[in-house]
This record gives sequence, structure tokens and C-alpha cells, in this order.
Amino acid sequence: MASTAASPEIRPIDFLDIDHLLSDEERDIRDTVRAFVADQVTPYVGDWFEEARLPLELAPQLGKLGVLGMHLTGYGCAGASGTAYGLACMELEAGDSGLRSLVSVQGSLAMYAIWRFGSEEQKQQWLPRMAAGEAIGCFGLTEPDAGSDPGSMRTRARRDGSDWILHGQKMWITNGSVAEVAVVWAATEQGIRGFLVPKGTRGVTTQDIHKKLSLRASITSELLLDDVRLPAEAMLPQANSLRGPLSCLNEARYGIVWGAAGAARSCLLAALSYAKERIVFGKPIAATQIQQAKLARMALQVGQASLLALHLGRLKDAGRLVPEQVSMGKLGNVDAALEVARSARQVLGANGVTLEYPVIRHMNNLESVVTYEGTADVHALVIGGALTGMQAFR
Ligand code: TGC
Ligand code: FAD
Repeated sequence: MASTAASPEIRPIDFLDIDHLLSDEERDIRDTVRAFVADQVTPYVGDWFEEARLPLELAPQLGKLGVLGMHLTGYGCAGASGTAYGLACMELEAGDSGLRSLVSVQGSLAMYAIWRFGSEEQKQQWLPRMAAGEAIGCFGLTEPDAGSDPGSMRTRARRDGSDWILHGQKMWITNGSVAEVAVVWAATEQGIRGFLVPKGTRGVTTQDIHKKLSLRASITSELLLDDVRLPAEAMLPQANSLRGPLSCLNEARYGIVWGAAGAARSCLLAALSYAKERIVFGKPIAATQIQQAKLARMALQVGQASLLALHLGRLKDAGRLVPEQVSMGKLGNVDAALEVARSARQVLGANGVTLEYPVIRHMNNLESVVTYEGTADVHALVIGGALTGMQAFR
């Protein structure tokens, strides 16, 4: 039996040496995305957050980087593994949750819906431009009175000859006002169906949601659909129940499992660096037991979250990942990231409340992340239902 390594090298960014569990290709992809975030995002994202904007020029840059729809195949998509996609999400969210949201909504919600449920014509029309970041997509499921329970949606689509008439309202839609194409879910006489609504379609108006204190570097909009006439070909032919949008959510939730670990890692590294430099009572606070205990716990949570993400990634790549496991990853990793962010914020003292450091930005962002893509309660109830065989939603 091999003994413990004599002088192991401990790297705070990867205390558990998860690196050695990755292939060379996975490490290369991870490092490329990490470098992109360090150059193009980290220096500016505090300002974007303060100004409540995310420059849309990032979309073609992300397209060039190959991360838009990167785990999909064909149509200009990179065809990368689920694990590689997860590693990219981790690096993007270490930058900002708004950046990961852009990539999640584009690749895992809008593009995935078209890739999985669309006709060949729909795929040809939209996917290559979306993979390149030339066309932004959004995903309209939530309504003002239907969030956790999307099955109670009021948006309706009815037939008029061969056309469809779409009427209703979607709320909290990431990139709703800037999307070239909106994937809108609506109730029909044949169940819940998805529709591709191109920008500028008559009857569609959008309004951005302001005064957010979270996910500020991300556009969030309301979509108003007033008797919007769409041709028959606008409907996604292969989705005909709530299973359609929920299948897309599995993909995006999986990305969040990784992303949350990235945000937590960023908070840990900021707290560690600050604690080593901040002198109080004549010594660095990093040399005090109470701060070391906090840092140790944060490093443990980051390590556990990363291992859980990697495990789910390996299950996904083996075709074994089930939605209940994704729920466990989303619940566990976002909760852990929130704890790490709150703890890190306190290590930074008063500096912890400014955008000069990434911590409060991550902390506030994670309040959206714990709510969207299924709240923590929803995921706990999914896990509880799987454990007990008893459904507690209704
Ligand atoms: P239920 O009766 O359980 O299921 C209806 C049908 O769907 C199937 N199903 C799933 N299929 C695939 N994946 C899943 N995770 C699935 N969960 C359920 C199910 O088998 C059934 O199929 P069928 O063929 O028998 O009809 O549905 P329910 O009405 O009881 O609801 C279950 C619940 C609460 C878990 C579900 O509604 C839910 O997940 N609610 C949360 C909604 C949510 O997450 N919304 C997110 C909106 S998008 C967003 O937030 C984007 S944020 C931006 C970013 O990501 O960055
Ligand atoms: P509600 O469903 O009203 O829940 C309120 C509270 O009740 C929560 O605490 C919830 O956990 C709890 N609850 C719910 N059900 C139960 C139950 N059975 N038992 C006990 N408690 C329960 N949606 C999209 O479709 N597309 C997007 O692009 C998108 N982007 C978003 C971006 C941001 C920044 C935010 C904040 C949200 C976004 N959403 C998007 C919406 C998001 O998915 C919803 O906010 C989320 O699903 C929760 O719905 P709700 O806000 O209506 O909360």
C-alpha cells in the first residue's frame, strides 16, 4: 500500500488536488476559460455590476471561446463532454454568476431546447448563429404567478388555421429584451409546448426589470405576448408536456452545480489573500485561530462542492445522471457557496461590503442562484420525494 506523500504541495485553489482527476484535455479547456475570465471579465465585472449591465460584445467572444452550447453536437457546437462543460461553468461563475447565466441560458436552455426538441429547419436556422454568439436566445417559462409551479402557467397558445396565437406574460427572463429568439413555453389543448419567437415579432413587448440587488451584471426582463401570431413552423415539434422545459432545466441546473463551486472558490481565495495581508492587533488576521477555522471550513466546502460536481459530471458522461441527483448537486453546492460567501465577507471586515472585492458581488448573486432554476425548497422536495416515495409539493 502506498503511504501518504512525504511533502504534498497544498494549493489553496485546489486543496484536494482534484486537478489530477482531470484529463489533459479537460485541464486545457478549464485553463483556457480561466484565462479568458481573468483577462476579459475580472478586471471589469465590479463596474458592470455597479452599472447593472453585461456588455453584449461578450457573446461573440464566448462563441469564439467555444462555450456556447459546448456540450451539444453538430450545428457549430463544440461537442465537449459534460465534465468539460461543467469545468467551463465553474470558471465563468468564479468570474460572475451573470456571465455563467448568459452561457447557461444560451447553451443549456435556449439552444438545448432547439437541439433536443426542434425540427431540422429550426436547428439549421438558429443553432450555428447561437453557438457563435451572433444570436442571443432566452427561455421563457416563469410567469408572475407561476414560478416553482410552471404547470400552472397561464400563457396560452391556440390554433388559428395553421397559425398559432400566443397570449400571456413571462417574468424574470434572463436576456429577454436582447434575445434574437425567445423560447416561450405555453399551454395548448395538446399540453405544454415550446415556441420560437423571433425578435421584432408583432405583439411582443419587453421590459427590463430594474432595482435588482443581485445578478446585476445580467439583463432580466418581462415578456408581454399580446395575441402574437406565429406560423406552424414556430412550434418545437418534439416537446408536448412539462417534461420538455424540465428536461432543459436539468442541463442548466447541472451547470449551476459547477458554477456555484466556482463562485465559492473565488470567495475563499479573496478571503485568504485579504487575511494574510490585513494586520490587526499587530499581526495578520490569517495568523489567528478564529480566522483560520473559517478559512479551513471554506476550503473544505469548496473541495466538497468541486468533488460533488466532478462526480455528477462523470455520471453525466457515463449516461447515468438522473434529475434527482442534479437536484442534490444544485441544493448542496449553492447552499455551500452561500455559506462560504457570507463567511468570506466577514473576513474582509468593512472592505467586504464594497465592489473592490468580489465577495459581496458573489454573495448577492448567489441569492438569485439559490432561487432560479428551482428554489432550494423545490430541490429539497425533489430529493425528499425520491427518498420517501411520497410527493410533498401538493
Ligand atoms: P411533475 O408531474 O413532477 O412532472 C411533469 C412531467 O415532467 C417530468 N419531469 C421531468 N422531466 C425531466 N427532468 C426533470 N427534472 C423532470 N421533473 C419532472 C415528469 O416525469 C412528468 O413527465 P410526464 O411525461 O409524465 O408528463 O411536475 P410538477 O408540476 O409536479 O412539478 C414538479 C417540479 C416542482 C419539480 C417542477 O415543476 C420544477 O422543477 N419546478 C421548478 C421550476 C423551475 O426550476 N423554473 C426555472 C425557470 S428557468 C430559470 O430559472 C432560468 S435562470 C437563468 C440561469 O439559469 O442562469
Ligand atoms: P415562488 O414559486 O412563488 O416561491 C416562493 C417561495 O415558496 C420560495 O421560497 C419557494 O421555495 C417556496 N415554495 C414553492 N413551492 C413550495 C412548496 N410546494 N412547498 C413549500 N414551499 C414552496 N425564469 C425563466 O423562466 N427564465 C429565466 O431566464 C429566468 N431567469 C431568472 C433570473 C433571475 C435573476 C431570477 C431571480 C429569476 C429568474 N427566473 C427565470 C425565474 C426563476 O426560475 C423563479 O424565480 C423561480 O423558479 C422561483 O419562482 P418564484 O420566484 O415565482 O417563487
